Amino acid sequence: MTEAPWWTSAVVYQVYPRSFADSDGDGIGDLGGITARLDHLARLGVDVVWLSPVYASPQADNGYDISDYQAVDPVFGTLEDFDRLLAEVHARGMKLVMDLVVNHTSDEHPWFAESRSSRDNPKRDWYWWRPARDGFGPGEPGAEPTNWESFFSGPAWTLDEATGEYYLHLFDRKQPDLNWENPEVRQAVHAMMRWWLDRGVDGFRMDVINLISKDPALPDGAPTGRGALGDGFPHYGTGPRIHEFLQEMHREVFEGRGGGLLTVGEMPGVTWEQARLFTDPARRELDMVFQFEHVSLDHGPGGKFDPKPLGLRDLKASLGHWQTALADTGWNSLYWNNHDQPRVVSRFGDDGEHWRESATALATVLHLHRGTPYVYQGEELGMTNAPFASIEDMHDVESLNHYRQAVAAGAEPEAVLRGLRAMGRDNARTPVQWDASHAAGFTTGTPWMPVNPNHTWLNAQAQYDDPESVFHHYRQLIELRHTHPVVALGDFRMLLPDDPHVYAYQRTLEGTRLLVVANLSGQERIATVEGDWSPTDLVLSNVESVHTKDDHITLQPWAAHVFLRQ
Ligand code: TEU
Repeated sequence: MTEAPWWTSAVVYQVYPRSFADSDGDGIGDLGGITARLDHLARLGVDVVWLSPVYASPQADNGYDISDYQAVDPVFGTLEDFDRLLAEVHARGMKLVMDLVVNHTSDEHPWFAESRSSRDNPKRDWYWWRPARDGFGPGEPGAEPTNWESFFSGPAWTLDEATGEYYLHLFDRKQPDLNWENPEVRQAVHAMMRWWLDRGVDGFRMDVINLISKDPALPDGAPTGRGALGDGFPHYGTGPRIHEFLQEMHREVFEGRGGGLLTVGEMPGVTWEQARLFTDPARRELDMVFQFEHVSLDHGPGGKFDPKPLGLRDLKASLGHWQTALADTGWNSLYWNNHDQPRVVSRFGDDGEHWRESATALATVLHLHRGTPYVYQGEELGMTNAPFASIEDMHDVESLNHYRQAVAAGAEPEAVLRGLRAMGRDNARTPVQWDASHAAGFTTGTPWMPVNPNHTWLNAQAQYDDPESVFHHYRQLIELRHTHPVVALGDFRMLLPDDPHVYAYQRTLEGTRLLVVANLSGQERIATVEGDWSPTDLVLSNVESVHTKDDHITLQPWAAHVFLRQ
């Protein structure tokens, strides 16, 4: 048997620089702020830091719109600040993974400026330019080259008046899609990636990487029910050349650099069959992918901003299926949160009466699956959704575009706001709550986004000295993964799949068995699991007393227990 890769026992921590820590008082987080707070991460015990984009950017999508891949945006600092951060991360024995956003650039990237400058510019073909639909003049309603809807509302095409053609943008109009069919585009991206690896970074989290290969015929999609718009996903999601592009990238960028790097592809809409291909080591594509199935289970008939309650059986069926599908070939990444998702304790837990128990129960359930867990900043403190009063409190381009479009289409503004409050990405983007002081210790100035008022009691400082805290629970989960090979490598078996309240599973590796039992509800429950587990087998719990009798385990509201027998 070949040795398991290092990342099977690793935990990754995501930093969203804008909201992590501010070192210069301008109210926006920066590289100096991250460097100053690295001991928080070392204390938590994580192995890898994934840094959301810090590249030069007009910040239309908070850095996911890049105007120079080889420069740091002044709002975050300088390349020297970056090198210092990297050195300090390495000095603590951690790795640093960059965000790679190459499905699109900013419309202010020099490549796009050249591309749009004339129809015969040598870089014209670096992006997707198309004339108006047959029979339509440029700018006429319905003249867009395809009916595709953008992820951020409205058509995925914008007319460039100067040259009379449309360019494709799957996201905001300030995020034109690169044309990966053009080999020069691919070579430019590879060279940029090598430049960062030569600088010492340890890998990449690849933004919407399964969207880079479009069907060049650009067919219309089936109607979405919103005006004349259609769903283009079948024509660009995991498109015809995606595996070829990723294998080429592996060859051109990663080959010969050793096994110390990490690659993870963000892949909306990816199926487990596809994920198994992307992460099969023999195919040399990616180490792991972020899939979206489990964070879509609470989307209602009207989509993500029309949420419905999560069915626990659905969650178990989904995550359990991914465990099985990638058991022998490939690898899972495990996450509840990132900068695009509402806070898990508010979404799937109880951020009121059972705040601490539900935050720690959800953490326990996630972390002991087979796969690499990702912790999003503030999740380790149990940070909650924010109390947004009105649309004026929101900043995210996705939310603002959705609000504008939905209200224009006749929706009740208060109903739209309800959806945004529950599901909006801004929930993840309020400043990290370091202490109870001014602006939660995030900045000495005025934070770019208000801190959550609950920072007076919910903050890192309050948790460091409390062994029962959410922070210490995460720390212990990470330690379990580091200490017990069964957590990293054990087989997974779901227990009680039909129980609507209890999440239970067993992991086994050679003679070692690990049992996770969690009550994901606010009432006491009894779980019946095979084997006579006793409190002496307990290695971690989020409540004080644990009662077992024969094969019955009594579970207080949101109790989570981990038993280990070697
Ligand atoms: O997100 C891609 C994505 O498909 C969604 O998660 C997206 O955030 C949206 O909520 C869909 O409803 C990635 C980045 O993580 C995100 O921050 C960027 O805005 C997006 O790509 C474009 O770069």
